[in-house]
Amino acid sequence: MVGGFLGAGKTTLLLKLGRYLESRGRSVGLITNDQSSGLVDSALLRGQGFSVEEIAGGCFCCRFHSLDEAVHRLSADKRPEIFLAEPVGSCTDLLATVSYPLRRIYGEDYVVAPLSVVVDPLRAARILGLSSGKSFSPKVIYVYGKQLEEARYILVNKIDLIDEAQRERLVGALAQRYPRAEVLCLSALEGEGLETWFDRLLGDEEEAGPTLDIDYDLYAEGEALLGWVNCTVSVQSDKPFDANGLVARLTDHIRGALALEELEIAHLKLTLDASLDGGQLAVISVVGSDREPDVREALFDAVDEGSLIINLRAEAPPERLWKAVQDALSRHVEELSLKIDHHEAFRPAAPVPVHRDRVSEGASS
Ligand SMILES: Nc1nc2c(ncn2[C@@H]2O[C@H](COP(=O)(O)OP(=O)(O)OP(=O)(O)O)[C@@H](O)[C@H]2O)c(=O)[nH]1
Ligand SMILES: [Mg+2]
Repeated sequence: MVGGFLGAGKTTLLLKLGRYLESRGRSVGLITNDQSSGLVDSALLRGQGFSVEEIAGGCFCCRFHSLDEAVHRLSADKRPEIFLAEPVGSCTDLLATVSYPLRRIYGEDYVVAPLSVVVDPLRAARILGLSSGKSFSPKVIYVYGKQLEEARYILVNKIDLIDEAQRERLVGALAQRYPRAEVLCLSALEGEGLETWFDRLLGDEEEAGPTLDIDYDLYAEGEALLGWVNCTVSVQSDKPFDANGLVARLTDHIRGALALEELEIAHLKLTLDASLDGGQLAVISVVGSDREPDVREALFDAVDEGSLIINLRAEAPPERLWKAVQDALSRHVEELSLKIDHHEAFRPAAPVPVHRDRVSEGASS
């Protein structure tokens, strides 16, 4: 399991890890997870040729049995040796609710690797008070901190975005505040530091440790401050259109509207699947209202139809987020035919884990 806050780079890292493992002859199955269905992450990973199972409608801890079912479905297909799972980016207490129960129930059959938790260095620096700028409310930051508290490896990702001095300060602060973890620096994008992490992860097993000291009411309140929108739209046109440009303009409209009201985006991601052979996608992400959009993949040619997925998570009321998405879409209804096939706008429900193992007491509940 690779955890960490929204937009930290979990999917990008899992892609790199998956490719690394496959290049060494190990078969891999990926499991994505979200509070609702229609995920950019699943589209992205499938687009890279991986077998992917999506667990929608709640996090791994609350849908533990679905995790088990996903493993079996993937196994029926190609019997992967290694499962890589991405929990929801607003989720924490994963050791007690997922790793330890997996060990307890399936310890004979599986080895559970240690928990890695990824951070975006610019967001982490703001949250730890090392730099100034817009961040989240204290209750959201409570969840962020709990994610790091239980990590065995804290992965400072995207080090291509910071200089040596910033890196040292951030690593120092993380190591001091979260002594349980080893802090590793890497760049999923440029490949730096990846092999060190791969070696650590693959040569190790999650050990039983103390259960995270967490207040579930605060955790639920922190998660519920985040609004969530998942939306799938069919796009058609009489004549070929520039899908990369469409995705970029939609991103700019949504980001601009939220930035104007000083609402902080945790992660806005859009993908347009043009259903071309070879699984080509246009993909863009934004991981902060004052951060530049990142074009992750682009289509080579103009297209005349496609399936658009928009996933938006921000600290704002879900109705406000949905309005921003609708306004952005409405700007294109004259030139394109847009049909909203599915949309959900909500706040995550309070987490109610199926299991919560209290390892230090040697018991589970
Ligand atoms: N510069 C830089 N960008 C990166 C790196 N790794 C990931 N990103 C970008 O960070 C953004 C978020 O990456 P994701 O992999 O989708 O993050 P995530 O943690 O899976 O996000 P959620 O699933 O929404 O929680 C994307 O724009 C990525 O291209 C990196 O090493 N360097
Ligand atoms: Mg992801």
